[in-house]
Amino acid sequence: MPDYQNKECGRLRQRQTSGRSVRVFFAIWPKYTVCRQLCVLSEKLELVCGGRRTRAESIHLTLIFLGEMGTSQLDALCLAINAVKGRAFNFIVDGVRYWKFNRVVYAGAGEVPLELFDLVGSLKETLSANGFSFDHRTFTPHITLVRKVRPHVLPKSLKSLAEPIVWPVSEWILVKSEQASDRSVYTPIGRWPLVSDSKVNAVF
Ligand code: 3AM
Repeated sequence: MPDYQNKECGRLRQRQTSGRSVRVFFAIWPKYTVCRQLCVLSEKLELVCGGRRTRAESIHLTLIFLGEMGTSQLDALCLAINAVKGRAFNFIVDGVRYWKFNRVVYAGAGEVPLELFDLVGSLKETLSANGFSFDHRTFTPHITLVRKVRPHVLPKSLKSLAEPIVWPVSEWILVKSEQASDRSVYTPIGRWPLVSDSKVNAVF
């Protein structure tokens, strides 16, 4: 996924959203090193479980799915979201799990950082307060790595990672999702920084 700078987001949003509506969601997106680590894991899982792994550039963790919305609402959405303040955190990916109902294998964290729940809570509050629709299902942090896997139990050796992947999360993004012939294509159209503890300490 291209790494657009904040200042480019407005222009990018205009360029990337020429149609009447867009399908959007909020997510956190791993940078190069963590993306490579998750990609290597997805390759291993695909070999064991069958199915189709998520392409490296599409690996992410969804925060909130908003779905289809009018492009004319995007600026108002981004303006509202500017009020959300979150704290940076490390997401420690330490295990792999299987969802039978949709045949997805995903990576997750045994201990989910409070900052991540706080961020999603603040986003939901702000969306509700500003009248935006979104998927209200309970937030279950997961990184989809392989879809349409063969239905079976994951080998124990893969369930917990010998070497957890440490993902430093310092921003969240708004992503446009488009359907190409047989896959989803994701493009960032907004980006917001998370404040690191050292910066918080420096301010107060
Ligand atoms: O790959 P994950 O699970 O992170 O499943 C879709 C994907 O999440 C989810 O949004 C992410 C980007 O497409 N998604 C797609 N359609 C959805 C819907 N109608 C949805 N989530 C909730 N409701």
